[in-house]
Amino acid sequence: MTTTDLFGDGTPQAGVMPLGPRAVVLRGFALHWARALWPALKQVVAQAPWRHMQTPGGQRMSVALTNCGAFGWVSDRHGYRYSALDPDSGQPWPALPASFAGLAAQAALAGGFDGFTPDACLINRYVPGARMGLHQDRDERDLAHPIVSVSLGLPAVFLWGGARRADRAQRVPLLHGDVVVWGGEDRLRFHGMAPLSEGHHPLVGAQRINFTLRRAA
Ligand code: MD6
Ligand code: FE
Repeated sequence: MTTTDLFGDGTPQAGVMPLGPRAVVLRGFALHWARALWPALKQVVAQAPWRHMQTPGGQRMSVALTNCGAFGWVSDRHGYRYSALDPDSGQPWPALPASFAGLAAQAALAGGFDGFTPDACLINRYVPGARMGLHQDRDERDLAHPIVSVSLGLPAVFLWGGARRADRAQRVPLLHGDVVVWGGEDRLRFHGMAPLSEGHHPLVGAQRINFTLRRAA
């Protein structure tokens, strides 16, 4: 089964935009979850506030981040890794909200990945001007698991590259409620975000929130 053939009989799916053999944008998939996701997100941020981490090269990331789930992604002068403890508080990260886990499993299934059970959720916050350079997600132990990525708030341009950093990146608009699911042969594609434009979103305000659910351990 491919991601464009969800019923296995060639039926085209409204709102499903294939990016690659095992990568798909599910347009608006999170929309009817947003009213559960938003208060859950605020509770996470109350326990584990936004922070700007340093890259291993010593630069401050323009994107602010936090985490929830058993493991959180952290970056400092020593490199990138997953940690069971929030380095700012020394405490475990907040639990993965049930709405996050439910959405992740449903979206993964819709994207062609059955039985996805995330143990880590990296939450990124972009204000206008914030961006993310091209990178691969390769800090997870077993790259056979997919990633589910949920966008809330201001629209943004996702840069969808290839297997090599120098490969030309496609510009894909991501809107409030869009979910990207990818894994398999697309798992190590380079990707990033163009600088966020100014704007105001009625629920989320002048920012974009992205959270990515992963199996880290
Ligand atoms: C973002 N996303 O959407 C950045 N990584 O703000 C990512 O870096 C990302 O969306 C791995 C899988 C899905 C993603
Ligand atoms: Fe990424």
